Order: sequence, then C-alpha cells, then structure tokens
Amino acid sequence: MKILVLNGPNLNMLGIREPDIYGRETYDSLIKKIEEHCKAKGLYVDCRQSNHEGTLVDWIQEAYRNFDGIVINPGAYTHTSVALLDAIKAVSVPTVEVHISEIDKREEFRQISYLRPACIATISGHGTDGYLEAVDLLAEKL
Ligand code: CA2
Repeated sequence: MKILVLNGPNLNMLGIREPDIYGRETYDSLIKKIEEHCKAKGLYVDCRQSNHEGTLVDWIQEAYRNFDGIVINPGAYTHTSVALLDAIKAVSVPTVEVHISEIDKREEFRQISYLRPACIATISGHGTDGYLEAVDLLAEKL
C-alpha cells in the first residue's frame, strides 16, 4: 500500500516557534517518525511539504492511480482553499486530514475546514501522533 503524506505552508517551521501550540518536534524528526512507523507496518510512504497551494494541488492530482491514500495537513489552506477541496474530490483517493493543534478549540477562523467534507476522517489535536493515527486509519480501511 502506498501513502502520500502532504504538509502545507509553514509546517517546515515546526519546532522552531510556537512550541506551546505545535510542540517541540521538528519537521525532519516528524518525517523520520512517519517513515519509521510506515516501514514497521510494511507501507510505502512518500512525505512532501510545500508552502504553495498549486504545488499541493499538483501532488494531490499525482496521487490519482499512483497512491492508495493521502494524509494531509493543509496548514492555513485548511481554512481558505476550495482548490484543495476540489482536488481531493477529483482524485477520489481516500484522504485523512490531520491537524497538530485542536482547530475546533482555537480562533473562529480556524474552526472551518474547507477540506473536511472531502476527507474520510479528520484527526485534530493529537499532536504529531495524529499523522501516525491517520496512516493506521488508511491501512485499516484499504
Ligand atoms: O494544527 C495544525 O496542524 C494546523 O494545520 C497548523 C497550521 C495552522 O495554520 C492551522 O490553523 C492548524 C500552521 C502550520 C505551522 O505553523 C507554524 C507557526 C509557527 C511555528 C511553527 C509552525
């Protein structure tokens, strides 16, 4: 089974600032954790990060016929992007949305996710372990 893990804008800055909200783990150590988890489960994983909405759309489209599932933390595009919503709908690849922080308990503008309706699940507020839970969910469902 092949999983594509996508991280959106500013997630490459993890561990550098705002540790009270996003924790102390760096982006590199998060990716290592996901890769080790997937290896232990016999899953192929490809992890990518971009600050650009169009690049994320391109990668979601690439998942069509090339990946069995997507794990995505769209960063701030969560709260703005119809383009990412449409891309997930277009490819119909089972997708799990992940947020490190509990977006439902933060500012009002963060409580809206444009992507949620196209995803099979949303995992929010479980820190970086949420990515591993998302992988496990996809592995169970597929
Ligand atoms: O909780 C999450 O995972 C978010 O998707 C993270 C986004 C935020 O815009 C969403 O509302 C919730 C932010 C990405 C990382 O931002 C950083 C800011 C400062 C230092 C490090 C990362």
